[in-house]
Amino acid sequence: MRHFIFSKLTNLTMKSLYLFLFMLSFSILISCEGQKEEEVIRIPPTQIDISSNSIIPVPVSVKATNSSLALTPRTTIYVDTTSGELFKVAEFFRSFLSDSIKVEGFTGTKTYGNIYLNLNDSIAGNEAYKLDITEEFIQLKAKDTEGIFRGIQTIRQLLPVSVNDSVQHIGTGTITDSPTYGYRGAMLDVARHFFNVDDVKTFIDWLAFYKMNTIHLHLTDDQGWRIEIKSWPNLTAHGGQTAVGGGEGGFFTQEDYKEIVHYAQQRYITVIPEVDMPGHTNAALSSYPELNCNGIAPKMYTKMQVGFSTLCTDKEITYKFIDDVIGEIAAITPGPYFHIGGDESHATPLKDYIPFINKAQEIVHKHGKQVIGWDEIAHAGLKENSVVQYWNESENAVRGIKQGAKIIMSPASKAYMDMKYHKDTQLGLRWAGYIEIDTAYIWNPATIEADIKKENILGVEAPLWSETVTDINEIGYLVFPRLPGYAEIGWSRDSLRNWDEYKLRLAKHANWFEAMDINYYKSEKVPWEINEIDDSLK
Ligand code: TNX
Repeated sequence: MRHFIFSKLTNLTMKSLYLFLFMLSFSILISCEGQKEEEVIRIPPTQIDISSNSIIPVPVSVKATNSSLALTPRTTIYVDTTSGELFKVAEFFRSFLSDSIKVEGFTGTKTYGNIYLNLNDSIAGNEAYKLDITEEFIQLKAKDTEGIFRGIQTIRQLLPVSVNDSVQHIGTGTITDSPTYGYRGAMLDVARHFFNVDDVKTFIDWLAFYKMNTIHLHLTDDQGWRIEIKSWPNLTAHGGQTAVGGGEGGFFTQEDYKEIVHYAQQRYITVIPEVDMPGHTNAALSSYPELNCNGIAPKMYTKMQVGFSTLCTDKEITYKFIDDVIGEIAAITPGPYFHIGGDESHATPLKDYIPFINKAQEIVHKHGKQVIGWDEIAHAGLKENSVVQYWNESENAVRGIKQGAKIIMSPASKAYMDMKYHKDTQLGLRWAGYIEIDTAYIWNPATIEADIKKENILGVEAPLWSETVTDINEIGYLVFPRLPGYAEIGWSRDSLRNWDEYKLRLAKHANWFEAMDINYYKSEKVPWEINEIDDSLK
């Protein structure tokens, strides 16, 4: 038997019972004419305390009112009728809920059991949202659809992991939330090993769930060129055909890339393409001999050394080449950034490196994009708006700050997801140290380096280099459970972050990892067993 009862009925006096019956017959009357109006079935609330939730990243403010609302197959998601984009976001949300939940335009008054998504200027700030859950309905407000999208991730995390056709209770209260940093992302290296469109989509889904908003694709390196360039077809025909260890490689056609961009856009995630230069270019040099100073194409490279290759910075064809490459990719990249790499160019003397980076910046600007480069680019004269990605040398970041650049924080010893967790981790490298879950979490971008201040920082990015990973399961193992921590570092207020409390929330997310089929690392630092205790109480 279903546990639906007419809870209101139990409290009614005789007088209001008559009123109720009258209203019921009235609603049956109107239902004869038009759309069937279903009687309101109220499900009695239970006590749920949303302040003891396990939301990651931790929101700015959570005020619990210790009751609940039940979502049922009868729930409707209502959106402001004026925004087509909001309809799409609501559809996205619906795809995680019961199939029978509908999305409709909102015109009338708010009614029991429904969800209201509402664009409202009173919520200031990009990506900010306010979520009110009462015993009557859920209302999510934001200035724009991006804020609604972020708030939806919070609602998802407040609901049980598997939402099916049965009744789902959600705790009542108010959550107000907004990000600390406007740039929160992860990098996926598709060059050392290639990962296909579906793998990248999976990666994007992970980022979206944790309110990250950028994915940086490292598209080219010594071992492989992974993006079709129509004016230089041999880059992929030859340069895309192998990988670290000598595997078969692969590449994205421009259509594939557009599909990734579109998928990311639907999740309010910006794709940042990286074409690494002037070093990390063996695959390009092997595809086109004219890009080499000696005119001889090297063999493709399948090992893991870095720093041996360079474009010939004296040749005019080199600048024609990067102009074509940047132009073709910029044309299919709606986001504002183009990443030119610039790291570990040990085979390029500094006297050649600096003018090269200066020219590359000009070309990126010509194609309407803003430059990002690894911290070494700060040796050059930075154009206004160029962004320095700090990974290795804080002096380089400081060089950038002195030129007015903003910094993306990716300190290797904290934020590199390709580092091993401990000495026995099978996958990963260890040159920047072991990064256990607590090490990955316990740092503050605004204080980790004395000379890099909060106002200099654009945001946080956790890179995954792929020398040692070959498929999505191996990616999952290095990324989880570190990624939720990086998301929290980027989004949440530092004063609200605390490892001892975070590790409990993280442990509860094992249920999500399992539902999403993620091959996560079961670190001993995290008390996963609390989930078993919860299960036994059911
Ligand atoms: C350094 S980090 C690199 C990459 C490697 C990575 C391995 C950076 C800008 N360059 O080329 O893949 O180490 O951890």
